Amino acid sequence: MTQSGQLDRALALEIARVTEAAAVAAARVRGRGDEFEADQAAVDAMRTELNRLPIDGRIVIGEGERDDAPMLFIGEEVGTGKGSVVDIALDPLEGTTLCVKNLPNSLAVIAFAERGSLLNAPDVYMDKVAIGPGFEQGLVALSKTPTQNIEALAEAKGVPTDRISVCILDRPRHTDLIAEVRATGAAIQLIGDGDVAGVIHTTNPHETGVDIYLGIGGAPEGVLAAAALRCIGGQMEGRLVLDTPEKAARAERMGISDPTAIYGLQDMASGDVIFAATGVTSGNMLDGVKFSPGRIETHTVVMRSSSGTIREIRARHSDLGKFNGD
Ligand code: VTB
Repeated sequence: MTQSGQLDRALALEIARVTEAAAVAAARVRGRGDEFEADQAAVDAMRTELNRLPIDGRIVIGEGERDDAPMLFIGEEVGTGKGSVVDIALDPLEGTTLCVKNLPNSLAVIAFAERGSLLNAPDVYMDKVAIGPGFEQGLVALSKTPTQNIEALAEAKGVPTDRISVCILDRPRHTDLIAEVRATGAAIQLIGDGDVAGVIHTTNPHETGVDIYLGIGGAPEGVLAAAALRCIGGQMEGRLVLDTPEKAARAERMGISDPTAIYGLQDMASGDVIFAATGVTSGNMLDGVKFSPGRIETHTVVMRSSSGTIREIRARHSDLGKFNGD
């Protein structure tokens, strides 16, 4: 950490290499139907790049617990060991199924935060509500019904509810939610996977067509999305779904004392945060990796909470360079 207590500013550029490498590796096997291969490629590449960075990094949200994840497991230390002391949330391939089916919005994502400032979320579900910036704090909340949230947002935007578009994961568990949302007249963008992107999309409804995210997705993905919203602005609440004694016990072991707690952005990611995402497949926010003879193109967004800077980095990599093993 620097003297001001913030993460080293240079990391906001260095971090892009990490998601670029993971995205390129996953994109090489994009559309091939093999989820294991795609995940493995992204994990290997992300880990190699992370270990080149001048950080003393510890993974807080990763590929899983040490026993189920040989690499990038929770608690693994990464980086050169010298430099900013950071906690890391990562998903080398968010939307693996999207990637192997070559569908939009699969991403390589990572967030760095000051040590101790990320929610140590177990790999369980999280109920989520999120909207973009520019609204009164508390406009939407998990304590409100989906209908109330949609009506509140419509009123704040000065539009009828049928002008609101809601992003929801297409899962049987959302049958009632989907019916309730349809009854308000709102439109639904039903996504197959990828709710990190789904939440981030609420911050730019004009480009993405998403005004609000509702429903249950992964808790690790919730923390990653919260890290992004800390940088861009917006509101989000999350509540872990601890519906079995085993999950409640696992959460407790990870330091979650109140199983019913509702987490706001600051509870999921506080302090200085740097977030990066590179498109694997093209989506409404980022282009996917493009391969052409001798050249690879990537599209990355990097955000930093302390300055609020959002950089889009379009990089042209030589196909002969590090992505071929250099
Ligand atoms: C979501 C989605 C992910 O997991 O978090 C989802 O964003 C939740 O789990 O891309 P289920 O698939 O069990 O609903 C993913 O689909 C995969 O990590």
